Amino acid sequence: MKIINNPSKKDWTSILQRPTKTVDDIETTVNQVFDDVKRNGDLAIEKYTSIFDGVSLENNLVSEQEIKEAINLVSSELKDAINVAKENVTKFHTAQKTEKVSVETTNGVSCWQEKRPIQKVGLYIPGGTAPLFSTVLMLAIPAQIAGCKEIVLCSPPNKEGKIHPAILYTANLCGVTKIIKVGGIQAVAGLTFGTETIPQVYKIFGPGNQFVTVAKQLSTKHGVAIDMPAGPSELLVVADDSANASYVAADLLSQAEHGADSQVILVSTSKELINEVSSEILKQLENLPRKETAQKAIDNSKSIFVETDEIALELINEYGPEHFIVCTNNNDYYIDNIENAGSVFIGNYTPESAGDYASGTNHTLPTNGFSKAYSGVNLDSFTKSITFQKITKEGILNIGNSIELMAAAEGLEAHKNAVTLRLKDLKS
Ligand code: HSO
Ligand code: ZN
Repeated sequence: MKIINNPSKKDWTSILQRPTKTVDDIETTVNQVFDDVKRNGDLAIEKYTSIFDGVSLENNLVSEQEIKEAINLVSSELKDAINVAKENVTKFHTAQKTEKVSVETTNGVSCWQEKRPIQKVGLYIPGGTAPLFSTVLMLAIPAQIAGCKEIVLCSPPNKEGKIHPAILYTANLCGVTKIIKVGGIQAVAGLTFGTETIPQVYKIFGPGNQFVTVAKQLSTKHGVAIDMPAGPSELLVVADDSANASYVAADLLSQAEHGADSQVILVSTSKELINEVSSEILKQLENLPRKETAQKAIDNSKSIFVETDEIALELINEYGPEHFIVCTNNNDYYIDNIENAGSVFIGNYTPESAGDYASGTNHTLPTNGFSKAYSGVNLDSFTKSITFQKITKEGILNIGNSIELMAAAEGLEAHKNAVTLRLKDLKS
């Protein structure tokens, strides 16, 4: 980790810059795959699965038989663990249900707002080196609580044409209605246009590589919503002498092992802690199976010494981390004043892994500074609000004239007339 000592404010932007990527060449491929899937449906899906995943699938719909096999393959220990996580994620997301909001704004004018589930949602679960079955929990559980009718899960097949059993087990456990072995751009295109096998959905959720991210962005141009623009994992820890250096190092490494492009940052008012964490990282790295990946991420990461908590906070709000661990003598100050972060973890015994798996909060969070404007996935991500209004005779008499005046001032005579006709009847 690069140590940066007391940086001046004008350098913050460059210090806090995320690794950038060029997406121009990806866009061409994504557009081609979208066109092809739109035109040729499953035939195109099959073609790209064979090109990108190197496997030919006659049928990419996961069968009951495959789910049964997966259930047998997952150990009872892991099933119990998944259950603990499921219960906590369910509790936290069920508690996010809200009552309908109802107000009589003026006598006779009733307005209310009610939530309705998004009927069809698509969940994307990446393949690759780590089978993220925990992400299935984080997406399928709130979808089910919200009442989404169709919950379609897509995940790429491995070379044997299979999806990891823990992903299938968890999907089945959490009410996914259809599981399809398809990944990458073609999965997102399938969910966008619908094919013979893949249902078209209204919103697509979940992480993915650059191809999936660009594909999700393109799907919005075809009228499909997405959870958020995703990017590599990030963690920022603010810690001082009250923190345990080995815990801090372990937390930083936990995010570093996600990918070489993961960003981990330590901000501290203690030079001793920064040094201790650096040597702990070296020690702990040695024993990690994903050492190479974590090492690359650590190489790009920074420890930043600042003089005061106030400066630290300002810098953190400017960065807007996906995950924010606070472990200082002054935790309440950070908690009360943090403006931009996806999810906050407080104190020595709250590792980020807890939120990744089992405490109950969602781990699908805004990266890349998007925490300045986006929330992480939550129950509301799977619903939309509809407003209702009912106006009585008294109500339209009360607000009618204001509407007439405003409509006339906008030059919209027909709008005005819709009120005038009614007022005339009521006054005669
Ligand atoms: N930290 C990741 C989520 C995850 N971690 C899944 C382990 N499994 C999201 O930023
Ligand atoms: Zn993680």
